[in-house]
Amino acid sequence: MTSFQEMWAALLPVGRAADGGYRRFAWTPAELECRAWFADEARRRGLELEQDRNGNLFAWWLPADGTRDEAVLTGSHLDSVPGGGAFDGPLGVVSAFAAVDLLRERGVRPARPIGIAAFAEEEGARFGVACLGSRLLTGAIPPERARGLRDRDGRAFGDVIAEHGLDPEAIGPDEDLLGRVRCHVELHVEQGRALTVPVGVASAIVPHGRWRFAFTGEGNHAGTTRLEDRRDPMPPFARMVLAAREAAVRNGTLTTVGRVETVPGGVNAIPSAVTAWLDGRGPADDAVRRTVAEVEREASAAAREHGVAVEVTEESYSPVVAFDTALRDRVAAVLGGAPVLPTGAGHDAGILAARLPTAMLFVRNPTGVSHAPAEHAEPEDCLAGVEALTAVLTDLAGA
Ligand code: HGY
Ligand code: MN
Ligand code: MN
Repeated sequence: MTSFQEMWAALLPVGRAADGGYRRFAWTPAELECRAWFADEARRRGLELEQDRNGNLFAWWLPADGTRDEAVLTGSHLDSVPGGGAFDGPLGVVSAFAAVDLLRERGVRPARPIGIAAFAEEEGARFGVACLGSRLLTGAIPPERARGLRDRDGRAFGDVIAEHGLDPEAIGPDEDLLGRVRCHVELHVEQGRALTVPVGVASAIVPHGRWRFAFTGEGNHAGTTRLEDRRDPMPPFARMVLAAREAAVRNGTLTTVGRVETVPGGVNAIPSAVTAWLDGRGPADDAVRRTVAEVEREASAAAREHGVAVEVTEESYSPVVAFDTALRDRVAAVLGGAPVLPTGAGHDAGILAARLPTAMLFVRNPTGVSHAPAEHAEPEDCLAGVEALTAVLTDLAGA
């Protein structure tokens, strides 16, 4: 059994629910178990373990002379969306450790540090902002905003990380760490079905964002409140969902409403509040902006019609990311001319791209499904991914 298969088997059951979906939310027991697994794999390899001020994990393989600068970073994330697949995130972390094993087996010694990262809260599934760890690291989110982000139980991010030994007042950009990193190459399972060969290289990440639509009306009795007396937030919410799909069709974009919360949530009570999140993505910023504006217009009109208020808040937005062309082409060349393709999924590599050259490797996903249990990559393609990452790390960091 290869080290990849051993690590994969060890991680697989962690945080997996009966439906086969994962629930590895930042700083919850399942994700803490993944963090412990990461630390153990680092220690087993004699890698220097670092947790930065924002809760991102790093395992460093230093050159013989102990230099820490000009590092080549790889890795991905260990957290998941609710009901997520096994590969989104962990494939990049396990492949990174396996690549270090292959480098060592082949007698390759790093001329510069090789780092393996596990970025915190990449999915934003607990505190609502995607890539929270890498956004904090690079200064892409104000620390005071991050401290106040709350999970579904109302727990604040600052309070939660304080329980795990981090100082909430210390979170924020880490110029020293960033200054030590020359480039970052993230390996990730493909989230789509464009790849016809085992490994591809990313060209870009399309613009994408999340908006919160908070509809507030008046709670009341389902059986004794006349229709004309109702201020029911549910119909405007329903209109918003249909408007989101219509706007996506009109603008050639993608809209998703995957999370909705109703207060109080009783079958026989008109809700007082309905909160829904819109995920919007598309080929260009203006198309995404236009789409969201159209949805907001429809939601506001429907809210007025029902005597309901609606507040729309942009929770995160990532403009288009074009990966560093020199690094992209160098990686593709090392892989013998691997296909280069864009992605509609956000990644930490996309956030780090604002601060340093980054690239991504994609491993073929025959189902094309992601953020669901059917997400898959064949074992031989996973091993091809490890070989590819090993070749890239040899090229970028090998002595
Ligand atoms: O939502 C995304 O695109 C990524 O998987 N976080
Ligand atoms: Mn994801
Ligand atoms: Mn991911």
